[in-house]
Amino acid sequence: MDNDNPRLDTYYAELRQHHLGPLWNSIGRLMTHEPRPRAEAHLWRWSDVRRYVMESGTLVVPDRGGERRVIFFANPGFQELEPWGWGAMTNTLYAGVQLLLPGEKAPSHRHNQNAIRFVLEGRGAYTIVEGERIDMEPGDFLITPAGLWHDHVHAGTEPMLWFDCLDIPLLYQLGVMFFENYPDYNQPITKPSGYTEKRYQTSGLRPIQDRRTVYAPQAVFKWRSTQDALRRLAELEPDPYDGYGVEYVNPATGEAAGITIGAAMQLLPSGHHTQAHRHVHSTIYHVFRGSGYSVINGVRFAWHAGDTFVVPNWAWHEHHNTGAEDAYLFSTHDAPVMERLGLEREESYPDGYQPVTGEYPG
Ligand code: 1HN
Repeated sequence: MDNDNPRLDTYYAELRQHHLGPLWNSIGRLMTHEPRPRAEAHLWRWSDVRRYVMESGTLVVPDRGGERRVIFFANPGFQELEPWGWGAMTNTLYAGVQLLLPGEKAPSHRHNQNAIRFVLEGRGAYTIVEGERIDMEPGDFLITPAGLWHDHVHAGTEPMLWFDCLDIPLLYQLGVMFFENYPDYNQPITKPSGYTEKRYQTSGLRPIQDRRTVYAPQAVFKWRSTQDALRRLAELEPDPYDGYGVEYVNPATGEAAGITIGAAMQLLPSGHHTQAHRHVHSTIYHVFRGSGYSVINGVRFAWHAGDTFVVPNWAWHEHHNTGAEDAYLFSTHDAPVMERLGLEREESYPDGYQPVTGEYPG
């Protein structure tokens, strides 16, 4: 609708001064034909991440104020917003790797962001979530739902490393963040030992009182159960796009255990190559075990155990286990948000597999 009316130049300048804007010049940017997330497909090598995380252990200690010793992933797509990329891995999700050393304690606090954790290395540390002590072992998946007091204590002898994912960018965009410190440095343990395991030993059965208390009742999902579930699933037909995959759910409701943050573990047997698809939700992958590659929008990202990579919203993706061992891909995603808002969509790639047009890193 632009034209050569001589008044338009000064008109636009005046609009800007009054903090107003002409829609006819902006509609293409405001409403793209397809999702154009700021997040970019990217991969972080474990050798780099681990080295810097371990070095942080010689530089700083967890305390009130800093609260946690975490190195977070800064998706390059957000780089221009803030020096540290705004702590965003995708448009809705933040992720990082946390280090707790023997004898250390991270202070108790609560916030309205949801958090999930996936344990990478070490033993002997536990987290306390609303009075429940949860011991952490590699492969365990833990949740810290919004609003619950939580702190970490290391009673073991080796460094503990875990992967954190929070819905920080989502709450930041919504302008709704709250954060509060517990009056003491750590909270008391008030629940019986093994509380979660005692309540949820068999899937498909829930304690009767969960009809009333459905708020994220299961605090931890042990690696042994996850792996058993995947091995049983692997005796059946794989999903064309996800191979053999299980999602961590709230056993009382069947909804995502992490509330706004969905999480899954996929098993790809040696040689397995999933077909390509895309969906509106965004996904962060952490390679728990194995090696292979993923093709994301035509670019091949080779991965090994410990690497972390991002599949932004609406990006074509497929995974191929090229190693001799089973590959296990842990992932977190924002499908629960997309589904609740009625925004989710999915498409299969027409020919199953994408032509590879590039290699990462270029
Ligand atoms: C937090 O509370 C944890 O509890 C980890 O371990 C990462 C990032 C931002 C804000 C709070 C934790 C966090 C966090």
